[in-house]
Amino acid sequence: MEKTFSGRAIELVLGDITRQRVDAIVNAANSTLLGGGGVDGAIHRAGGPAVLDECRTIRAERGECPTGEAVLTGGGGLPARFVIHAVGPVWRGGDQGEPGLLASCYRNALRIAAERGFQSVAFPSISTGIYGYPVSLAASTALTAVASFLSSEAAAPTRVRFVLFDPVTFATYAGALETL
Ligand code: AR6
Repeated sequence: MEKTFSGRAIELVLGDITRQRVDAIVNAANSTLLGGGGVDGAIHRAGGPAVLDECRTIRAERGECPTGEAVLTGGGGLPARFVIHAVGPVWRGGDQGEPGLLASCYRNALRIAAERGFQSVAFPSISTGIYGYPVSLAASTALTAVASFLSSEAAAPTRVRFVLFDPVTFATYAGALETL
């Protein structure tokens, strides 16, 4: 499924983000940048030690990555050329700034992509696994943030693919994209 915004596409697929051949995939990282479970674990396993080494260097130079922000590394052994590590919010009931932080996370990842001139970027459903963000709420926040970036930034990527790992998450994003 796909929809265009100012000539740029948001596409939804059911699949594994580590298999995507795009300019950059986005990782649902944590502030330590040192890896973890879920999609973060899968990306580090597939990317290999080069990705973790770069994360360690960034962490040593700049400290932890705050929630809502993102950093860039190479893709190591992945088919994607780069990885944008973005830190989503932990769901704490919804009144702790979670929607704003989740939207920032997508915007900051896309800002890095735009600065680098990336044409294709793939996102997972940030925060909706281990961080417990309800998918129905995250889907509309994520899609709204991405659509508004694509509509307003001249250097935005031409194609943003959401790679959803399970059918329920895919169906939820599809419903939200339809009503956007
Ligand atoms: N491809 C695409 N999506 C995936 C993949 C994959 N290979 N594997 C899992 N997902 P999560 P979070 C989906 O938990 O909620 C880590 O420990 C998964 O089904 O990976 O942002 C980090 O280090 C879900 O829909 O990320 C942090 O500590 C979505 O990706 C913490 O988890 C996000 O689930 C971040 O938690």
